[in-house]
Amino acid sequence: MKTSHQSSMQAHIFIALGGNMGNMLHTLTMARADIVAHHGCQLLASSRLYTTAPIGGPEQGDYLNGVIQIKTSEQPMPLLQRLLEIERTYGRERLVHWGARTLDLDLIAYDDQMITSERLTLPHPRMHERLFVLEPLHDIVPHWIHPTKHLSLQAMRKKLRHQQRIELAQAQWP
Ligand code: A4P
Ligand code: MG
Repeated sequence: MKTSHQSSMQAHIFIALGGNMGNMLHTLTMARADIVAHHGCQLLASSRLYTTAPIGGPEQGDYLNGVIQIKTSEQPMPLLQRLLEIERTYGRERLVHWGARTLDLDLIAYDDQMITSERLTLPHPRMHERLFVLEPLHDIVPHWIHPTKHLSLQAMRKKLRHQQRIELAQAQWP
């Protein structure tokens, strides 16, 4: 899962990738490559990939979800802008809130930064109630603590384990 040497000065920047339309494995892999292709951006780790039941929105197909950890010199807002551009590259249509999409990129956490604005909230405001984020995050940083809720991944996952369906899709990215 770890893709490079992990030092003690590790950046805690996590991005959740998801999609439930088209060739999801291909899209997530291409998006991951695009994210780290930016100057000064480095991929530190990738979670396993999961098939997950859709949360919220209209009736729709299962998602493929994963989380990556990166290190970057970009500030949170420019990074978010770039993620939204990458989403657009893969043709996501935002016709229905929480509806089916080819690619959804969410900035989960940026070190311990806390931001609340219309365009960016950090940590991601719904991450703690979503097994499709917590489970892959646990693959990378099992001892991570939510910086504002002060809850362990273990505690957050426990609450949801019997409510949200999640299955391992594959251990390795292509
Ligand atoms: N925004 C604010 N904070 C953030 C952040 N930390 N990361 C703003 C990313 N975006 C953030 O998002 C709307 C706006 O949120 C962005 O323009 C950005 O400025 P969006 O991606 O346009 O809309 P959305 O994704 O349809 O809505 P939302 O509320 O962001 O949905 P989520 O929370 O992203 O959830 N079920 C499964 N199993 N797997 C999934 O991946 N994903 C969703 C979408 C729903 N159900 C799912 C999954
Ligand atoms: Mg989103």
